[in-house]
Amino acid sequence: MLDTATIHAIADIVVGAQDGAYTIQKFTDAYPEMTLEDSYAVQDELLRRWQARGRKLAGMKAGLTSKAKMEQMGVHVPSFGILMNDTLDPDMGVVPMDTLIHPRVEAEIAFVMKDDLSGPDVSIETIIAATDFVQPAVEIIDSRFKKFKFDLVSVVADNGSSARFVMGGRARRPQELSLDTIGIVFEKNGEVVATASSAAVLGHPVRAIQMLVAWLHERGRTLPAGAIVLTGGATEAVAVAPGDFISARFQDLGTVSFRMGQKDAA
Ligand code: 0L1
Ligand code: MG
Repeated sequence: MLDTATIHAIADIVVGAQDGAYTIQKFTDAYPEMTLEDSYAVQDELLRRWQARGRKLAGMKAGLTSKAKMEQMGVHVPSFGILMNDTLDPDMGVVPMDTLIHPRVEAEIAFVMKDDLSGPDVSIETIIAATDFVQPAVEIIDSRFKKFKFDLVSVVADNGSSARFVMGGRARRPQELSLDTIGIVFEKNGEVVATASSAAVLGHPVRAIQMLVAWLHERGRTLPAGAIVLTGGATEAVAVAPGDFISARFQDLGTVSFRMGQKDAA
């Protein structure tokens, strides 16, 4: 385990790169002994700093939950990260580009919880009963590492490439849907760039929440009522440029869409 001063120094680097929109070396180059637990300690420090600035926690993201994403990024286990409420952009709006370096987008199913969840092995049924509604979402990820080249330890310290997210379409009760067979059509500038089924996310997107709650439990934590959870991209992430128009159509859940802003005008 790295010492506290080193965790804080890494958090300084992440905050600098995220605020300044510049790329950095992966952390394992400087700290080959760094572990995944160190990276989550960096996330804890990031959250402490963001909350000290008055920012509010919106929920959590699960990442790397589909085979397509794991293969694209060369890793084998999911990651978890923090979602802040000022990174949520409106449906049919403009996503500001000013703090983004080389963004990519991925279509995901978002859950909004109505009850706390905790425990080592909560059932799918318990998670569905604890869910207020599900909604289509697109996550805009943006690695602070050059060319999105990293290892799991480094990307977790960069809060799982979290940048911004958009939720839209129709909010629906999970009991009304077959959550494991939702078709998704993902478009950029009117062209289909990917298609997927929600089953691509661990066979059932609720499994991402199951893994998240188990991981929180190991750390003595709970997934709180009101939390938004992004369950992970069902497809590979797609690179976007200023001005691109993104639209993701979800079977039974409607469409979420937005335009990427310009670099010099948020
Ligand atoms: O949300 C995600 O799946 C991102 C996980 C981190 C890896 C990446 O940048 O794709
Ligand atoms: Mg994602």
